[in-house]
Amino acid sequence: MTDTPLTCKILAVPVQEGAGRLGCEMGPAAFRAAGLAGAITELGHSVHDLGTLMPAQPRDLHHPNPALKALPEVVAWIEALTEAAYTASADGFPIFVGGDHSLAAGTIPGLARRAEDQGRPFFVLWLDAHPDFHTLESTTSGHLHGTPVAYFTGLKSFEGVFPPLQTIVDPKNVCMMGIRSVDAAERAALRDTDITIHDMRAIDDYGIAPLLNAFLKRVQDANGLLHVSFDVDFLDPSIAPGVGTPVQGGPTMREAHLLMEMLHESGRVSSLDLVELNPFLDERGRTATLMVDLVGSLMGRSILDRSKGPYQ
Ligand code: 4U7
Ligand code: MN
Ligand code: MN
Ligand code: MN
Repeated sequence: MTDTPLTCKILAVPVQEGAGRLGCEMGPAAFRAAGLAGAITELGHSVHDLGTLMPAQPRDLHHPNPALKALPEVVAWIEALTEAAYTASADGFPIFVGGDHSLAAGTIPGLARRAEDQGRPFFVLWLDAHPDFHTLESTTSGHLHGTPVAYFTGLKSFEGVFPPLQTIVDPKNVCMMGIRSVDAAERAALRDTDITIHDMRAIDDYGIAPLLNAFLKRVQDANGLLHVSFDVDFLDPSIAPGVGTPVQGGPTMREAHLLMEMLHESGRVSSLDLVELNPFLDERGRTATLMVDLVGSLMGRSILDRSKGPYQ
């Protein structure tokens, strides 16, 4: 491999209180068993294991929406995560292994603050079947893994409940791909944001490559840092059954590898969330194994040597 070797820092985050089904707390163990660290070192990078994060002490928290589940526990995780992400991103390439997607309500604010310290624009690529754009008022399931994007883009709903944001992520710098399950309240709220949303229809119409290239060009032109938040349910459940909220009609294995290879070639990705893997629902580890393969593509694995450019 000719690219600069990275120092990957892997932090295990066994949060599962944000999801409706138990089992995401086993995510980090499944990634380990599927060989995450080896898949990275094999490509010439190094791996530092930062161990397993513990949540802060939960505080008494109340909210008028009676549907909200595990609010004090999830907020305690977010507090610990924000600090951990800020610290871990001082150098190297942090990989946050969840855990459910409420994790991103901690990692992204911590990373955004670090980017601001460094004077770099901060971008987020959100790979998910769901936009996770509920507010504390609009969620009817009450599962807080459906809320992180609304929080880190600065919606008022979270003030006084979630930790105060030191750095808000500019919605113009967020791009979602793979979206195919949007609740009515999310659909309405998304009409009023500047988030770029490529639903499955857009992927059908144009393909992954041109849509992703357009976003990567914006990151490049701004000399930005790019965080990738990868919800396993982004993938079609026929290839990735080990998730709590599967939605039919997702990207194929080849589409996902293409996306990861393009991200690698951009040289822009500076941090990664791997979330929503539920090993309890997996089939003989195949979802974990596929996710590790995809991380390999993100870290520089390609079928043929492409260092002299493609298709010579
Ligand atoms: B995930 C949902 F109703 N929108 O709010 C909700 F469809 O992190 C799902 O993307 C949220 O997996 C899924 O409960 C959150 C539901
Ligand atoms: Mn999600
Ligand atoms: Mn999802
Ligand atoms: Mn999910």
